[in-house]
Amino acid sequence: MRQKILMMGPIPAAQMQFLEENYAVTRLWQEADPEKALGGVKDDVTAIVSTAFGKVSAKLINALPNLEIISHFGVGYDSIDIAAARQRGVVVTNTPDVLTDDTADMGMALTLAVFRRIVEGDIYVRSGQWAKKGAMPLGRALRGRRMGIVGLGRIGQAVAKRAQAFGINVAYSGRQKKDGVDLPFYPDARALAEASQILMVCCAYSADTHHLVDMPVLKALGRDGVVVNIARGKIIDEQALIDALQSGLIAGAGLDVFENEPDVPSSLCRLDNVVLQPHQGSATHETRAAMAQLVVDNLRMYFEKAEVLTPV
Ligand code: 8YV
Repeated sequence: MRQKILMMGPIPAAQMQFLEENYAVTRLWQEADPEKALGGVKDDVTAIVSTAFGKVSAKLINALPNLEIISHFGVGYDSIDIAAARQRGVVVTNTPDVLTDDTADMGMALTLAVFRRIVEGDIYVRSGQWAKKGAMPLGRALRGRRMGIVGLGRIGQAVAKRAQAFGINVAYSGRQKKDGVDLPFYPDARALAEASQILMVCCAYSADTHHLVDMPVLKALGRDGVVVNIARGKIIDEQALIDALQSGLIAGAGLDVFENEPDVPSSLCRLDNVVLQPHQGSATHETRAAMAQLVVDNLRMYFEKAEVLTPV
């Protein structure tokens, strides 16, 4: 009998086709009545393919008596109740490394967009204001600025490399100082913000990092400061960020992620000192294909050899 896979969201077409051809797939996110669809397959499901946008709760895990593996399409797996999976002995895999460069590129793209007013400039040209009003207000230079990276993991380190190539001075904060990293370390986000003009959020989301960037951190960053978030929306207290942006307590923000995706507060959308993206860090054809291939390879290896490539 073919293994039964419960899919929480889409993956690219080629790998989706592979799954459809080799396994019995339920596309839960497309079901009109997901509860009913789940009821029909729950005793047979041995694997879940999850994405950042469909919660894999303890309730779901425990409703699937034969679940063996969760193969997650993404590096951040905060949408999965890991404790519940571990308790049941369910293997969990994710897709690290393959998305590092694109996500770091997004961090730099947002930084450049805010400092050089790229989105405003685009609107200025398209709306005919250039011809009517002449030159647009000036932007700010990146070289010589101080960037504080919150979380110097794989993606944080890739951002650091890029930022240094732009002549930016980099420091970082995290749970602990990294061996072999020759960058200034600050034990907490507030001290890092105090020493920075760009606060680049790259850490994983967990109970420990929930609202790590709060009003005191934003105050410490100060009125020339810019926050960039390529990690998870809930790491920043979004209301505090909106207040800080509205009141001029900080200068701007570049945000790829939000607290309640895909809902973004209209007060944030109305601000012209922010650049917003719809969670696009890993969103290139190349990277999404590599991520999906890793999802498939983890499943295949698990079912064929009881091994996986990238366990969490
Ligand atoms: C999403 C991400 O996984 O890797 C992560 O942690 O947030 C993204 O790459 C992607 O949008 C698909 O769900």
